[in-house]
Amino acid sequence: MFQKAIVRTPCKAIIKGISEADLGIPVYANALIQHTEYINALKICGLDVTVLEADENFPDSTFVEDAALMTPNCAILTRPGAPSRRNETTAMLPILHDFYDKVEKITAPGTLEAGDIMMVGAHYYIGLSERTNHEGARQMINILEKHKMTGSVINLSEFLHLKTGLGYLENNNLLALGEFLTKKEFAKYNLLKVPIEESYAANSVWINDTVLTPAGFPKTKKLIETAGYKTIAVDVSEFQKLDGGLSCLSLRF
Ligand code: CIR
Repeated sequence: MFQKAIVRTPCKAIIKGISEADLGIPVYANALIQHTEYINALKICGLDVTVLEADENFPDSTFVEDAALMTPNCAILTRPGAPSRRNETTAMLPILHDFYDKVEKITAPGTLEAGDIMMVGAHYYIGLSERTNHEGARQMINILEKHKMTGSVINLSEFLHLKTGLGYLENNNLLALGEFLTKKEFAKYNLLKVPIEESYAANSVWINDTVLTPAGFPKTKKLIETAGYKTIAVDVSEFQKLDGGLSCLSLRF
């Protein structure tokens, strides 16, 4: 179960965030409204939410998930692969120390964004992507092992981040699509196949037996409900314009 979450208010510069989505530029005022609704959903799931101030230096800084990995045993500051996001971690470091005694770091030449990491119990799958390199993954696995956890790598070819196309819902249930449906590493899970036209909804998030899903993806919502979960649909369309999903908007621990 998770107790806490950290989010960061979107900044005005969000309109300059990295995007390959081709869905237009986010409307700042709407992003703020949607972000507030997202926080409310986290609270409904029982989380105590820390809201960090907007950081105008980093257009993508509302996607806090990429800057750190929070585990039950330690927190790890990442080293984002996107150059415009590299120094988001400077502001994140003191926050990690507020919550953890043990804080580790990914260092150069390693790069890693935690959107590439999916937790399944004490094991962490690490996607090798354009943002996360072998060295970043190697360091992460060493850190996890030092703190009595494990990690393994998954090669990505179609997706920005590992969790762009995967969502672990606990109880062996894994939302998946595309290249992940046929990977041997995931064959042991009960794969819930996300329809291709709803691919954005693969990034749904289990929080304490409720699953947050992006609003507007009814087939995936039904798929999750049929698997036995309560769902809360949250409109995050402004963040979708920047390839950001539900998980990217918070650190949950
Ligand atoms: C980026 O390209 O870095 C941001 N526009 C979106 C980050 C999404 N984060 C994630 O999937 N964990």
